Amino acid sequence: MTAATPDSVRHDWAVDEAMDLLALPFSDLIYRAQSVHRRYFDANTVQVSQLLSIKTGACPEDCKYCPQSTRYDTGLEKEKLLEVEKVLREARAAGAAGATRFCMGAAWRSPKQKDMPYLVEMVRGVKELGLETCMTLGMLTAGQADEFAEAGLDYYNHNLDTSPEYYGEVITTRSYDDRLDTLANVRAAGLKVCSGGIMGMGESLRDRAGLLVQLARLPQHPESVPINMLVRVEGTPLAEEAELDPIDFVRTIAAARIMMPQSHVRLSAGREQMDESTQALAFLAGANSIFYGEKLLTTANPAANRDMDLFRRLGIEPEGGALGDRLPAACPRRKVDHPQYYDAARA
Ligand code: SAM
Ligand code: DTB
Ligand code: SF4
Repeated sequence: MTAATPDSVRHDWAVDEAMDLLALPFSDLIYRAQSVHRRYFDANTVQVSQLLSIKTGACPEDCKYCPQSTRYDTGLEKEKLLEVEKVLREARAAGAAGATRFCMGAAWRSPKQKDMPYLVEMVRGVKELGLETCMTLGMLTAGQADEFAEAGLDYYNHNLDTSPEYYGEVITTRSYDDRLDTLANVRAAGLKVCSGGIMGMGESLRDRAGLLVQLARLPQHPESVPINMLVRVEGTPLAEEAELDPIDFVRTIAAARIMMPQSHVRLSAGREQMDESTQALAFLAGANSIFYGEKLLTTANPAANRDMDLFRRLGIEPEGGALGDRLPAACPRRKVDHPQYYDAARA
């Protein structure tokens, strides 16, 4: 075995090492993250995913951050599993607006067997539209993961959310090991793994380091690592949590980039509450994926034209080619919606 260089792909990270990264002077941390980022990715390309809640609210789980838990009164209107046709209409619109991956989320502890045929149909239909597919439906058995792999699902999202030590403060209705089991089932089925966590839930720096270490010690790093900033929703137990320092958030992104150099790190929930300079810093720290479109699952996300404008100002290209190059010449969205973006891109 050859000796590992400091920034090669490693699976033996220790919590103290992750803590040391988080404690670096900010410029040193960003420089190191940028250097790693440029070794594995084009630094000016960002993957664009769009989310859709295919089943909303009335979730039996007690995740303290979540507006969809039945235990908290957040005024959310619940909705049963959407019809396949409706999901496909939304996916078509997401593709036309420039997303390359369509992520379908359900407020479930785990999918029921009776729902599987519909879910499989959704995966097949979205793929036929030429989009990558991702689902996040709670815990999966090995058999369900195999069914999704057979249907051609590309990614399965299942977050560890926080460190094993802090986890019990946030969720009591399923264990950390349950989450790791689902990730193992997803990986064994040959699906790509999307797994990350939430910052700003009252966790310590060591908990953030602990989460990153859990992800980076997996036998294979998740291909996609969403780093969410808590969206504080009224009615949830975490609604009154102190606002997270944006610099600390960016530090976590940088550490994730260094520890999982080949993964897409997603600047995930919380962008609507974040200023654009913080988002720019997050891209500088190695974030190279976002959720796009004005809604996450149930909460607001920046409008698409604002994101395209930000991309233009930062010289970022959406992964998979410029939006204008992928839309058919006759498509009315080509220039009408984002004229500034195209004018600058073609100048
Ligand atoms: N019910 C499934 C589950 O929990 O795995 C899938 C949907 S759930 C909403 C997906 C993820 O969204 C959670 O694991 C959590 O990381 C994230 N999330 C939920 N509410 C959030 C909030 N208020 N702020 C930030 N992230 C949130
Ligand atoms: C992830 O890590 N973040 C997304 C997605 N995976 C499913 C969800 C964010 C949800 C934010 C709160 C809401 O909109 O309900
Ligand atoms: Fe349910 Fe998922 Fe929300 Fe937890 S995060 S309450 S499992 S929808």
